[in-house]
Amino acid sequence: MPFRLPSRRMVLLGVAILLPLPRPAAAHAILEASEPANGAQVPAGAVTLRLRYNSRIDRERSGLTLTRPDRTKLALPIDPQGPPDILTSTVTLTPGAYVVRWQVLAVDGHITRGDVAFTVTGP
Ligand SMILES: [Cu+2]
Repeated sequence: MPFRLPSRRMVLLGVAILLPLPRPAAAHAILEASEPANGAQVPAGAVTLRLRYNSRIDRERSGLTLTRPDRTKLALPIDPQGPPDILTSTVTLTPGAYVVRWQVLAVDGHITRGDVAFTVTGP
């Protein structure tokens, strides 16, 4: 029976191809909305940053870094309370151009990062 074994192999190969790929438990964290929005202008003073993601975030392993108009960087404290898919931090800002770099760990164990740039305007 010289052809039996190869034909069985072909059947098994076909079954393997038809099996669905395992789906990840959750997606990476994608930024869905932010305040300020990217490119927005906000008045000087106390500014509350609010970043909303498509999945839950591990706050303790996530970070927000603010680049000030003079290019110096400041690690922003993330508020410990709030919805699990939202990061907030409040910081007092003077006029100028700022960038918040976010790096977050999602519940699926993957890290994502990105930037939100905004301008603080004078009184
Ligand atoms: Cu992921």
